[in-house]
Amino acid sequence: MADIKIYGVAPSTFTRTARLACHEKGIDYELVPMFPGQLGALNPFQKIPAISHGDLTLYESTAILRYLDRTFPGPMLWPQDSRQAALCDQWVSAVNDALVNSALRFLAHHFGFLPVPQEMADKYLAKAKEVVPVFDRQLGQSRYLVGDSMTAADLFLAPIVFNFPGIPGLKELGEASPNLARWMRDMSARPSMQATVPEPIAARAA
Ligand SMILES: N[C@@H](CCC(=O)N[C@@H](CS)C(=O)NCC(=O)O)C(=O)O
Repeated sequence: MADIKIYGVAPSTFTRTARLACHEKGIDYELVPMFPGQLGALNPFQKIPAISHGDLTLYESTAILRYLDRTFPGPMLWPQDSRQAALCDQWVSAVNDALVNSALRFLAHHFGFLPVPQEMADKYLAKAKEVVPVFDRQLGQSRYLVGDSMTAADLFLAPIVFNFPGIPGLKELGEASPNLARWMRDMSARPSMQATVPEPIAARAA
């Protein structure tokens, strides 16, 4: 039986982050298909993913990754050095705030997950055009978001950027970000990313 159950669905970027962490650390897990709103007591906020490990249930992806990192052996997702660890937290937060509230919201609009007026979607894309270059500049300075080794921050960023090529607006933004593109090629070559590629999602009808 798998050590960990992950409740969520493959196209969910946050669910993929939790799965990536398991693959990177070599943790056996089972993906239990569950859409937002179906989690019952697993997550009172009804978002995916949640996990269970024995009698522990957890939600919020950052807490999940921290728990996996501290509980299981395998490569550390947070650096040991306190400065590097703080930078990792900084970039995790930057993805979960700045990038989620721009590119990910635009992505959700594109796929019809987030019914918002067109002008709101336009604002998300405009914000993404400010935010994505910050990540691109950082990835021009180091191989990964924090130094030369992959960290949790990369595992939050990759599932979002993975979707850029299929979404007009984000596609052009990705193509104009050479460092982000180089990093995404590196990330895409990792077995963890290859093992978690979701089925393509159809865009909503115009
Ligand atoms: N802060 C949460 C965010 C999770 C999240 O937003 N998941 C999306 C799917 S990728 C979701 O469940 N959305 C449904 C909703 O917002 O109601 C985390 O870090 O796990």
